[in-house]
Amino acid sequence: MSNPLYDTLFGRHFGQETPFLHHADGRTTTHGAFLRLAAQLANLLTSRGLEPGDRIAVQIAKSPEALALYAASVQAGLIFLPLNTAYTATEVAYFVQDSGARLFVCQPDRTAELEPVAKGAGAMLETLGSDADGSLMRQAASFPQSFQTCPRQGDDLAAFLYTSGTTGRSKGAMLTQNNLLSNAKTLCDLWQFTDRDVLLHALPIFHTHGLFVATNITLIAGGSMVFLPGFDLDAMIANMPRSTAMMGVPTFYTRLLDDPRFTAELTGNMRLFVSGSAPMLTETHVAFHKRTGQRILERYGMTETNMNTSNPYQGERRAGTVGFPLPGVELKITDPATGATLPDGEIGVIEVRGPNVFKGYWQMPEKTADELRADGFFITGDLAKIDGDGYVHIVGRAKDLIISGGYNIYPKEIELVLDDQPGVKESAVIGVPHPDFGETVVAVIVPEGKDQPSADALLSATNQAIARFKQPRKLIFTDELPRNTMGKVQKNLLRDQYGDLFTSAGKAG
Ligand code: MCA
Ligand code: AMP
Repeated sequence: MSNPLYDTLFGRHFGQETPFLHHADGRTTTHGAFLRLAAQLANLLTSRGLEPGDRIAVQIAKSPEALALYAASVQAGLIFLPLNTAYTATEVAYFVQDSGARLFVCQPDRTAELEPVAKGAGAMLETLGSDADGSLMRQAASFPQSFQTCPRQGDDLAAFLYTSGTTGRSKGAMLTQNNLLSNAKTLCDLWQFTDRDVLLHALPIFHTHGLFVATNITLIAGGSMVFLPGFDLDAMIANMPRSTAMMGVPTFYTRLLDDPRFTAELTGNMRLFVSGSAPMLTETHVAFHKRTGQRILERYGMTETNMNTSNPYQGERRAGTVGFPLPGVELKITDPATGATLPDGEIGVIEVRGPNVFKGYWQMPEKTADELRADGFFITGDLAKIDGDGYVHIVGRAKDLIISGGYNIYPKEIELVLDDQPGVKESAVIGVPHPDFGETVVAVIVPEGKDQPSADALLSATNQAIARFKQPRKLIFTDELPRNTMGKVQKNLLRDQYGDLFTSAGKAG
């Protein structure tokens, strides 16, 4: 009996003392050592009564041990549910409860705050810290270093990733072993990864980009990763000469380009730079090429679908485009009103179908039916056109979504918090251009009476409820919101009005 995801990513490296994770301090963890730890963790998890199909929710700092917990979950047939470390206890409570997680793993320093969350959801609680500290590692040491891998099939669920929606209620995207495996194999081939690759890994490992794209591809290729805890400019520059590839959000690239130490010479050993998760400006692509002589490869994906398109590895990487549909992925542009396929050159919604497309939203059949057609096409909500050469150009979004530094922010979630505050009649949250994060959050607020509510009180309310990265960077008070004849708030007008708040033309700096 097999477990395709474990066998392909991890199992075949068992016992191999080849380098897998290079740490910032110069130490290296081999595949063998990593998998022995994963096996200890898998033994520990099953000893706590976890069974195949159970959910394990984790909100832990990026570390080799955190990655080993992912491997352990795959080996034990569990459904891995990673959560952004920036989420507040209120946000986490929803995910743990909604997923029905049997175990929740948090950072040791947040135990007091998160214990009631686990208790409220009826989940067990364990801890794992960034220095290999916490209850999991303490117990794992006494367990065997090998584990009888739980049999799984390609169609079995491997992970839940929560993604917010326009209603403000997060949905758990159910990803199967095959979803992850098929996409990682395709990308590994397309981007020509081999066991000689050293991936400079600075992305978080609670999202598709850092966990499934970067890590799974490296594992399939048998390569290694410089595994940084997060994006740190000095560490990126120090480790670039020993790396061959990097994956990042556009903010990574603009930050690197802002540093004079980032030169063609520094990137001499690098063969591939990949960008995604948010639109990259053409000027970034051009400036990067001018500085390094290399062209960033931009690709496009979603939590629900993994990666859908990519610029070519060999061939023209066209700035402002996300390239071609991946092998095995069907892509069409449709009329948002009728669903009819549009001819090339016309703007419509991207729909995709393929082995990469998720199984649906956890316990939300209606939401699933709204976005995943019976014929298997997933309606992405991204607006695009296909040019005469077949390149896909993303030109906007049909969904009300802000992407800040590669993190998705759904305005509705913030509006619900603001509208609930005393003195607020209504609010509209918009994304405006930002030099570092691409877009940032601005809240336009209509007071209830004559007196403006205190900005501090509103910011403190959002601070209680939602992660820092989602909080408005500016509050604007106004008498009324612009509306169309149907009564719908015209956010495009607000974006036009406040669009230069954070750019050099604007006043807020
Ligand atoms: C941190 N802050 C942010 C963000 N990150 N605010 C808005 N947007 C953000 N993305 C806040 C911090 O809380 C802090 O708040 C302040 O900004 C400055 O923090 P800083 O030190 O500059 O941040 P950082 O630690 O350097 O992080 C910036 C980052 C990070 C490196 C761009 O956000 C990041 O790693 N982003 C990658 C996200 C990602 O992996 N996305 C993939 C999603 P204060 O100081 O005010 O308290 S997967 C996906 O989208 C699909 C599938 C796909 O296609 O890949
Ligand atoms: P998420 O739901 O976090 O997986 O974010 C997916 C969304 O990120 C997509 O629906 C797009 O709107 C956006 N996205 C990802 N890659 C790109 C890209 N290369 N260019 C523009 N938007 C992108």
